[in-house]
Amino acid sequence: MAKILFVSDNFLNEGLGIMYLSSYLKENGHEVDLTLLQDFKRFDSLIDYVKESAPDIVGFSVMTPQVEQFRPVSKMIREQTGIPVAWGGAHCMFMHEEIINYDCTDIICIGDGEEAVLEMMNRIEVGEDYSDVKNLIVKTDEGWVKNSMYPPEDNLDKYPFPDRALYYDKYPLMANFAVKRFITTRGCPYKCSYCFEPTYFDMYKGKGKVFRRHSIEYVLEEVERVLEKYPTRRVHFCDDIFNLDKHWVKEFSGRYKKKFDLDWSCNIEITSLDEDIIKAMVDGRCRGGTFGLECGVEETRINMLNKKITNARYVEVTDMLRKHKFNFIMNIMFCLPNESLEGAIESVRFGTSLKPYGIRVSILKMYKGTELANYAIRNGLSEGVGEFTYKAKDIHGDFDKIENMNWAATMFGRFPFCLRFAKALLSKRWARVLSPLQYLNHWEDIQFFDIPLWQSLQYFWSSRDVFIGGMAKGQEDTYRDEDGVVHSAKDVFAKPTGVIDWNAEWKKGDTSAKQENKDQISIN
Ligand code: B12
Ligand code: SF4
Repeated sequence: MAKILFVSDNFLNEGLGIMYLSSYLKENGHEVDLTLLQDFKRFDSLIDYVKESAPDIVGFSVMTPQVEQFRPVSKMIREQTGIPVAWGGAHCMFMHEEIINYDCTDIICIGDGEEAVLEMMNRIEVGEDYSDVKNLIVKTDEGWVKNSMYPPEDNLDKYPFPDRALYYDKYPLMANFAVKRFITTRGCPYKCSYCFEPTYFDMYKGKGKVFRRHSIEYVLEEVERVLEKYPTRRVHFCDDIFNLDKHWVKEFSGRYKKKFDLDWSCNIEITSLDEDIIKAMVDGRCRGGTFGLECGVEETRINMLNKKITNARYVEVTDMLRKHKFNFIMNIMFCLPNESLEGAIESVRFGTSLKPYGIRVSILKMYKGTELANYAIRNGLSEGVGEFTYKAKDIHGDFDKIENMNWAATMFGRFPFCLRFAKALLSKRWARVLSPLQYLNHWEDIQFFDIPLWQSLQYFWSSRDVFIGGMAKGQEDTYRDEDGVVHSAKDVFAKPTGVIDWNAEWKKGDTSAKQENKDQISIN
């Protein structure tokens, strides 16, 4: 038996990836532990915890915004305990070469993790070298070794149900939370230029089927087991796109309804929806879904964001959704390269005309390695490069006004007549004082997901640092512009408040925080 300790940040980022790995490892005789940084105020106590847990590996599941927190923590753990640190998750697939340069990990997992982590733990158990395990990039005495990939596992049902007890036994607030998340697929066949999914797809190119799905039986049984064990008011499928594969979704909806007396929701996609499938989903107790509009200007959406959906199609499908009382929340991104204030207002105007239940706003982050970042560089639409992102060039000088959409888009969504004054409102210096209106989003979410008010307050209070800092906390990135001048990104991204600055804590004790020279990678 070998042991892995997963370290994550807070319970809002409950990771199905970690849960899948945990159940697979436990099924194969290994031990798994989990702790969250929110439980610790100081490094020392975290280190004490790690030493007491005494794992063979400490694992982090990483999205790009979490790097700022996880990097110093990983490095500290490695230095103070000598236990090897492994990173997996979306950030690793995009930016594994950069991770090597952080000098805070020994193992980086790309692609799906189940087979790789199990093989690594099996080898650790018998004291064998694991530097040639597929899907892993491993630090050795001779440098880093990048191994080839396992073909994507076609039979996802082979994996046991995600190990929710890993989180829920330790954090009752999560166990009792009204919404339980499930994921039925891996991969997405679309190629939106700002998204991580095309990278995941390319990584597996030629190695097998990338878009895969659990069987209906598996999903229904997983839901059943969760409902038996944990109080639940809403089942939410967080697949990138739940409605791909019409036959699966239709059959699933019918069978779900027969089995459970509970509503569900999911993430949807517009191109593959038709009246037949919407009706089947609603009949099957689907109460709503979220989808990306991303930009209301058709040409930008289709040509720059590579989201090949026309305005006419959005109108047609949202008419059907409303007809069948399918509530939908729509995501829109702002501060796109070359976006003007008029363009941003058009996004909200068009979005609002579709009469959504709510609008979710984000300020675009052009992650390195995405096609959008490459497009912006090629077309002179990027004016600075940060560690993780490229900064879109503010060609029209409107970004400071457009950022007000953070609060204003929700208001326009609720009161579309205000759109008449949008330009004047967004341009006012005092407009920022209205920013707390963005918390209306949380209110809409509470209603959309049918979360009891007392529970929302309890949840909010327990994670106030994250909410108040914004979900984008930790996404601070400094930018070098074309003249090499370094700027803070404070004005682009939400500023964290009231959270422990792990990076600063780290630097206090260890000035070697600066990047070191990149190691050589050899390919296996
Ligand atoms: C559910 C979800 C969430 C949930 C839960 C997040 C979580 N920790 O899982 C919530 C709602 C909290 C969330 C939040 C955000 N998310 Co999100 N989310 C997803 C989503 C849709 C599914 C994740 C999932 O469960 N996948 C299924 C599991 C099985 O796969 P997995 O997590 O990749 O894990 C496997 C491997 O990666 C590996 N692995 C994972 N961890 C580890 C660890 C070790 C040690 C090893 C060895 C292997 C390993 O093994 C696992 C099993 O095969 C993904 C899209 C996607 N399809 O993955 C986006 C995604 C991960 N999210 C993304 C983003 C951008 C965000 C937000 C920043 C959005 C926002 N603007 O607020 C925030 C992050 C906030 C923050 N500050 O931390 C991006 C990440 C891109 C990036 N560069 O990192 C993704 C990829 C979406 C996208 N298409 O671009 N998200
Ligand atoms: S449809 Fe969604 S998940 Fe798929 S590539 Fe586009 S943004 Fe990414």
